[in-house]
Order: sequence, then C-alpha cells, then structure tokens
Amino acid sequence: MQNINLVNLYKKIYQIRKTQEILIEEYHPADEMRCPIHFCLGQELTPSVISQFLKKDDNILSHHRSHGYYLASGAPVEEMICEFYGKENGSNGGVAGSQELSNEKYNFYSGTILSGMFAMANGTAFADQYLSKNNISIAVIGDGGMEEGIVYETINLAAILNLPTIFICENNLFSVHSHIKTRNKITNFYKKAESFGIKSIKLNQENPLIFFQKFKNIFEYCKKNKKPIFVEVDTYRFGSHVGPENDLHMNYRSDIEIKKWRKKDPVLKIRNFLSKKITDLKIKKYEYEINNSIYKGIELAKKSNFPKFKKVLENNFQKNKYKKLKKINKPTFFDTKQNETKLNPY
Ligand SMILES: Cc1ncc(C[n+]2csc(CCOP(=O)(O)OP(=O)(O)O)c2C)c(N)n1
Repeated sequence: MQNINLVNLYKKIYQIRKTQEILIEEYHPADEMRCPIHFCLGQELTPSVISQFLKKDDNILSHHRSHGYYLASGAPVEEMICEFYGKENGSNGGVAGSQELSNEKYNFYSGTILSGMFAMANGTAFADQYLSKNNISIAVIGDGGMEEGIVYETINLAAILNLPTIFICENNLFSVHSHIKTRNKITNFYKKAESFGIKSIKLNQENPLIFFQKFKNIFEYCKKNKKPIFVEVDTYRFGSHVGPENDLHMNYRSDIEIKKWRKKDPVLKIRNFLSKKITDLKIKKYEYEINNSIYKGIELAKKSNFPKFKKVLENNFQKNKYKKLKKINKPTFFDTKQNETKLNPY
C-alpha cells in the first residue's frame, strides 16, 4: 500500500483508544471530571485515518462523540483532559467540558445539538470558498443525527454552492438505546445523501488499509473538485452511550454482538500490520510514550486551577469576533435581483 505511514496511523489510533480507556478508569470513583462524556471506544478508525490527510487550516467539526476528532486535529491531549476537569488551562478555559469541546488553534469544533455541526460546516466551508482558500471542512455526525431535518437542508445547500466539505455519518447502529431498524425504513443514509446530487459512498472497517486508501481518494476528490462528498461508515461503539459505566443491563443489545465487533477491532488489526514492519519493542516504546502523556495530562489537570468567573465572561465571542463577522456579512451569492412578487389586480 502506497503512502501509508503505519507508525503515524498506529500512534494516532492507539492515542485515541488509550485516552478513552484511561479516562474511563479515572472517571469513578474520583468524580473529578464533572461533565457527561460520550466515549468513542470502537470508533477510533475514522478519526485516526482522517488525521493522516488533514492539512493545518482544514476545519474539523464533530458531534458529541468528539474525542477522536479532537485528537485527529493534532490538538494536545493535555488540554482536552484539563477541559474535562473544568480547569482554566483546558482547551475551552474549563467551561465547555466534553460535549462542547473545541480547540480554535487547531480549527476543531464540536457541539451537543444533534447535527448542528453539519450545518456549521457549511459556514466554515463557505468562508474558505469566499476567501478563495484551498481548505476543506470535515463534518461528522452519527446515524441518529441523520434523522434531523437540518442535515438535508445542509447537504442541499452544500451541493448547490459546491462547498468543499467531507460529510461523514458514523453509523454505529444506535441512537442512545434505539436500534436503527426501529427508527428508519431505509437505513442506507449514503443513498439519501446521494439523492441531493453529490458523490456519496459507504465504507466498512473490515480492512483498515483499504479504508485508508478510500479516504485518501475522498480527500483528493474534495480538494481537487472543491465539491462536497458524503461518507457513511459502518462502525460500532464498544462502551455505553454516555459515561464510563457498562450499559448491558439496559438490554438493548447483546454481549455477543459487542464481542463480535471486538473481534475485528481495527486497533489490533493496525498493530498487527505494524508488527510485520517494526519490532514489538519499538511499538511498546511508542505505546509507553502515549500512555505517559495521557497520565501527565491527568496529573496536570488535577493540580490546575478552576477558571475565575470574570475571565469566563470574556469568552463572550460577540465582543471579540463581531468586527470580523460584520465584514464578511455581505450578501454575495443569494439572488438579490430576484423580482418582488407583485399581485395582479383582481
Ligand atoms: C437536537 C437534539 N436532539 C436530541 C438530543 C439528545 N441526544 C443526544 S445524543 C443522541 C443520540 C445520538 O445518536 P447518534 O447521532 O447516532 O450518535 P451516537 O451517540 O450513536 O454516536 C440524542 C438523541 C440532542 N443532543 N440534540
């Protein structure tokens, strides 16, 4: 396989997985992270592959299951952890927590309003198009998010304006505890997206190297043609919908189903590929370094300060971003010459 840096890919997927595992361990009984957290155990492949193609000024916008995409952007793990502990050196100054996690320096944004970040990506992609920049936007939501009306307005507008965005649906079969088949007659979301006249494909995680190659083509398509593309990924979350606890007692899925997905874990598959290229000792050294940085983040978070109330008020973006918004807020692409409707006399 050409152009694949297995070391970098493994380091990223391992970092995402291990951050989840360590934070799950740390959550209780310490209870020092006081925000609800949607862990992405099992869903690490898409963000780690994306991280291999992202350019510095590309935008990445994610739903609530966001840690993988935060780390894919290259933003520091320590700042993310400090954010979960509500500390002033967190990526959002300690006031966002997990569900509204962002890191402006790395063009990473997430939000808890289901599907909201799809629509926001039309904004970032339009800004880049308007300013004649070559960046693209990557927007990620889940299968539950695909049931919101705003998704289809967003895709339609992106199609009409040729907005350079990779729209991704991480289809993990569940919206909280409801199975996709109880919620949709037609479960192929990529077909629905295709009906808006954009390129649309479906991927599975069976072979991470093929998955990598397909994403390479997706990035090339979006960058070269400056057009939107939709990708549906079949995936599975190993943990509960929210929080560190197991939710098997809810009986919405079986232990056997989870074990079946665990057997084809992409993290292990990529480690196996890598072990054919470099020694196990070398892999363990990388793993050790990553574990260390996560534990250091926790240590730092625990001894850092909570933000001062007055400082928190400075986060009101209206004050420091308003001038920029005013400048860009000129009608440019809407048909301003459209004639006003004049009724004929009766
Ligand atoms: C507009 C809106 N409606 C409902 C919710 C509550 N909610 C949070 S997560 C979720 C399920 C999301 O499922 P999916 O999009 O498949 O993502 P997953 O959690 O499976 O990753 C719901 C309904 C919300 N956050 N926003």
